[in-house]
Amino acid sequence: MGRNGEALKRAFVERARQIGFDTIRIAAPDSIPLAPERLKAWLEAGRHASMDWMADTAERRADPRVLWPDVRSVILLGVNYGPTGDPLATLAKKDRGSISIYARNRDYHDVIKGKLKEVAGFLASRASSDVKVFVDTAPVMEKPLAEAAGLGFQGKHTVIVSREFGNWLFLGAIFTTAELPADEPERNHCGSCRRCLDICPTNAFPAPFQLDARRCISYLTIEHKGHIPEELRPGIGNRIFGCDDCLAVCPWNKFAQASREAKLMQRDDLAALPLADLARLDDPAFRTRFSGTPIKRTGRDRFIRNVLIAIGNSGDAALADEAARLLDDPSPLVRAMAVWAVGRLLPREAIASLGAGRFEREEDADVRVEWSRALGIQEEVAA
Ligand code: B12
Ligand code: SF4
Ligand code: SF4
Repeated sequence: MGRNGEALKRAFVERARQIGFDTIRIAAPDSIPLAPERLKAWLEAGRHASMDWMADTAERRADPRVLWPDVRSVILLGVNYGPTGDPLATLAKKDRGSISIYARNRDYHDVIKGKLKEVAGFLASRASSDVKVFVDTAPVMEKPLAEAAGLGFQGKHTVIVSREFGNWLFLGAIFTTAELPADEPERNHCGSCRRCLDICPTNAFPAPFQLDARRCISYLTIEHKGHIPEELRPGIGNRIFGCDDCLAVCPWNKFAQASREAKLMQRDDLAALPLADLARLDDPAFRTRFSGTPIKRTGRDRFIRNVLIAIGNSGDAALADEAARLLDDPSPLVRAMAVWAVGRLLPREAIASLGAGRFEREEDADVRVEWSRALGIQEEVAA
């Protein structure tokens, strides 16, 4: 490798910084020997929930050399998306929806992919080597690789914590056939702290360093396509898209800095949207409202499902009308959560009057179960 590798690395790092990457480190392709076994155990325990693509790609995901046998160096790049204010401030506003920091502007996949392509092009031409770029979309274990490259350490919440930026970093990876000198790995600096584990509203950590996606609000509100299990709904509070609780409490965020990327800075108009307005979005209005942001990926029905859970958790009877308006929505996902929300906000007689006729007419089994619970009809649940 020698001097050529060092010089190439320096030039690459400089270019990557100019393009907008905040931290750039390099790992050898064989640097995550524990990952295959840990990924396998995670999948076998079912912790990937309905994300079948995690299981389907396990072999390639666990080892960069299986994904691309020619790879000689793995470059990990981080973009800081540090917030400017308290990321949990909106949780106290019960009539508002809380959207996680990462989703309060442009979809980071779009932003980072462009930057990765640009800097990978630079490398390919300088080193006359092949390159492949990855951001979240390919089977790559970005976090263990980032730790091996020394970009940060995987905290007990499983996310990468950087000593420069805290845990507000998006990760991207470039695989290359160029031989570049690898950096030193980072070691864990959690010590006896367990703030992230203790704050989780839905107890999604069965043990430190292990996350059960089936209980994680980020999974439930973004990835999960079906109904959200009843016992987890109260813990979701007003988080309508993603969750930042475990990230926000990490003491290493004292080193965090506000993002320098305009496309990733939080848009104030997305921070705390009135639930009453959101509940009225039809499909075209939803698409227009969230165009270009990660939020549009859930589609209108799943998003309104989340909004209705927040309405049900608001304790605000004034919002019951918004939920009642959705009792006849064409989507069973929406109807079911409309029933749950009115069931949480209104007295028994009001629920009975809303259910009259609707319960009898309802053909969807899951929505009928929600009506049965709301109306207190035990035998129907069992049937
Ligand atoms: C699937 C996924 C999810 C799932 C599952 C999360 C998870 N922890 O696996 C869900 C939907 C829940 C999710 C949520 C979020 N995600 Co996500 N997600 C991914 C994705 C696509 C794959 C992650 C993965 O491989 N999981 C499989 C498990 C097995 O891997 P692991 O988490 O690394 O697990 C390790 C530990 O468990 C460890 N381990 C196990 N036992 C032990 C024991 C000891 C002692 C030790 C030390 C370690 C250890 O070994 C495992 C392998 O190394 C990555 C992108 C990518 N391609 O990597 C983004 C990614 C991890 N997500 C990201 C983000 C930003 C989020 C959210 C913050 C979004 C939000 N605000 O809502 C939350 C954070 C929730 C959390 N606490 O993790 C970023 C994280 C950036 C960073 N700084 O690390 C990534 C890297 C995307 C990106 N390109 O930037 N995500
Ligand atoms: S993102 Fe939220 S729900 Fe998921 S593990 Fe972290 S605190 Fe728990
Ligand atoms: S909150 Fe504490 S335990 Fe969790 S990642 Fe940060 S330092 Fe580690």
